[in-house]
Amino acid sequence: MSDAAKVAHAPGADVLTVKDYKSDDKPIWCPGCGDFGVLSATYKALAALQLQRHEVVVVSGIGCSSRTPYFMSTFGLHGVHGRSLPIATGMKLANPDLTILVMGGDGDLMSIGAGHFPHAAARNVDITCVMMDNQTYGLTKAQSSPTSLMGHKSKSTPYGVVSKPMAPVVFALTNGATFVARGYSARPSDLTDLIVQGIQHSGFSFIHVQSPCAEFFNTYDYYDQHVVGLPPDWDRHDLKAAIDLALTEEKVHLGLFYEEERTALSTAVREFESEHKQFDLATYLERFS
Ligand SMILES: Cc1ncc(C[n+]2csc(CCOP(=O)(O)OP(=O)(O)O)c2C)c(N)n1
Ligand code: SF4
Repeated sequence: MSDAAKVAHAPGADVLTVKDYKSDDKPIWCPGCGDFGVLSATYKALAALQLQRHEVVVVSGIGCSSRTPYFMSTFGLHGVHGRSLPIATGMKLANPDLTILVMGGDGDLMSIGAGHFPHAAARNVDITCVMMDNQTYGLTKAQSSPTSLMGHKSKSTPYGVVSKPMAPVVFALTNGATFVARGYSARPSDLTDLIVQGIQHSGFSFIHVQSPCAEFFNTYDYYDQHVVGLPPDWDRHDLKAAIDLALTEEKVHLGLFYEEERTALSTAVREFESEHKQFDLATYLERFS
């Protein structure tokens, strides 16, 4: 675990361990599902940060990956398909002190929920979005997804996918996300570090996780052979370099592509509110009388 993941707890406070973040519901995912690695990394990240369970909410949509809130002892909301980002945005505005994780699949976030994604990124909503990308719809038994590769044959595309796959890292970078990273479920320690950093980042953090579906689209061999770290001396503040790399990668790069400081939505809104308190509505309305 890196230094980023080693966070001291308050003296005298009970130390929370990974076990404390587990719920009594055991994951019902298929053996070998990549989502186990993501869940394990999430428990470890919360323990590293010593976040109190009542201060954390895990929000999801629908899908195998979206079952995650059941397996955590934090607050959680298993909502409707594709709507985790607007739900999380409302939660964060209502209570900016919450740590909010949005967790779901490539179908949930890049297909039915894709319309919400650019706006959450552009508004810089201070949440951490962890997308478990298995390039298929696991829950509904193996239809193609927006990240399925061209030619991929599935029940919904028996002759092969004809559209170009979406590139989630490029999508996040080009829409204003202020923290963009990629992990691999079979590298849970590195993924833990990324989730810790994503939570610590103030603003919209997107972590794209390659998380194979062991049952319907087993890509472990492919990713084991293709994942590499970011180039040495990578400048995580260079947006153009991050986009160029994400557009042209032949290997699948893991790590923090990009980070930027920008005022988060909940902070900006609180500033409006303090101005609004001095606002004299009666005087303003006189202009129209
Ligand atoms: C409005 C609506 N449309 C379609 C569905 C059917 N459905 C449930 S999960 C899902 C896709 C899940 O894919 P993904 O988000 O990638 O999750 P995975 O199961 O692969 O983890 C679909 C299409 C639904 N539940 N609700
Ligand atoms: S169907 Fe695929 S994504 Fe769903 S639990 Fe099984 S291995 Fe995981």
